[in-house]
Amino acid sequence: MTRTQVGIVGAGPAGLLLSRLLHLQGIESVILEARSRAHVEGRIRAGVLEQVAVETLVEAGFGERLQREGLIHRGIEISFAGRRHRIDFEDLTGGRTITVYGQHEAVKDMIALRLAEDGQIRFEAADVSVHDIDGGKPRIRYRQDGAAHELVCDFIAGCDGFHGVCRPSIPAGVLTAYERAYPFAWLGILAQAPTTSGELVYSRHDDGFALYSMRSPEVTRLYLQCALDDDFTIWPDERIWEELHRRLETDDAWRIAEGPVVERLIAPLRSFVVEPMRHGRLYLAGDAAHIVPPTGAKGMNLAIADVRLLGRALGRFYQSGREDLLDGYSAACQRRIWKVQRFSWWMTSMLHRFPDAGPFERRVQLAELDYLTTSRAAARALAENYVGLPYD
Ligand code: FAS
Ligand code: PHB
Repeated sequence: MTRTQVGIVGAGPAGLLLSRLLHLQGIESVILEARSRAHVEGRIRAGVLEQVAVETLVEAGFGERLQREGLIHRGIEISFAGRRHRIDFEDLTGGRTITVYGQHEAVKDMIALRLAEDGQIRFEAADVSVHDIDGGKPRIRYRQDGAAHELVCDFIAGCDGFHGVCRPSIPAGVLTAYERAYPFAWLGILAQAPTTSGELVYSRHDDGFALYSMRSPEVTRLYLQCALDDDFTIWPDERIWEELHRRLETDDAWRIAEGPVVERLIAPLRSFVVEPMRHGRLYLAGDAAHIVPPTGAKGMNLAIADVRLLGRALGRFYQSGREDLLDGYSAACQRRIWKVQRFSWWMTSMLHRFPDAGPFERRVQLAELDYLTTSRAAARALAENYVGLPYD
């Protein structure tokens, strides 16, 4: 049996950032991660950081490589009816920007710094389970190297993602879940192909959504809408490229470049929120408490916003014994979560082909895009949400 102040389940962006924010306040933590270090560092996920998220990572000491290699983008392109329309973030938000930096790169940076300062991250912790979360001394049990272990904590942070064990460990009836499953998925590829656009391109096409993103000038990240039950047996690379060319390229002769596909995934789209994000001494953060469709590029950013608040609330408790921020944690997070849910749902509704949409709905979608790209007020609303709403 070992002891710590805060037991953290999950070494994703939420768990790793929280462990550092606690360390900076002299608070001990131990992270239990089911997968290996190599797996966690190699997992391709998000790629867009809000300005407020970049500021939070830099403040936490994770800025060195992010500021050197991250791509600062001052706008995005919205494409429909064969034409691209630029949304100028700097002009519309008084100079705010986004940074394109792979989530797995950020995770690598966080793990490297935590281990360099003797941070406790136990990889390949199997059969993790949480106990006594209603009491004063919650416990986490797990197996490692074939042996059973128990970690006694003051608090547990459930940063174990949507499919983790922490949320389901909260007794039935405590949580209220809000959910919307979308009738389509995203097929994503990572390709060793030179970028032909300096900014992301979101495309609404009659045959479905497509997104042009990147990780570096030599590596593009591309997505297209596909059916929920599609798999790669019906999506050979030739067909993927053919569909990307058709849905992304525009009348002004802009063309995308092809290259070897080095990673591919198909992921369903869902909006999901649970309330409250705390039960007893267990606090949920990140995907453990909410999922957004990736159309708004908010997944990792919301995880960062949650632990920024949780880190502060735990810091206040250990410094002063006050529980006010801990008691207010869930409500404080929910204010941002629902605004981000709305924005992600709106982007998804505006840019995807819904199987049950009729001619009227499709014309309304096009009118919405026409309004968005001809009204400064509408474009500013998108811009301020995309670069990241200021933290409360
Ligand atoms: P994470 O899921 O990142 O981390 C949770 C950690 O807990 C994982 O390391 C997991 O191994 C560990 N864990 C789980 N169960 C455990 C257990 N029982 N015991 C111990 N450890 C356990 N967002 C975007 O904005 N753009 C994207 O393109 C995008 N793509 C995505 C693709 C996929 C397939 C997924 C799942 C998400 C994607 N997201 C994307 C959203 C993503 O960025 C998440 O919001 C982000 O990873 C959330 O971070 P965490 O809350 O830390 O959860
Ligand atoms: C990505 O680069 O992976 C990415 C960018 C924007 C999104 C989703 C994913 O909306």
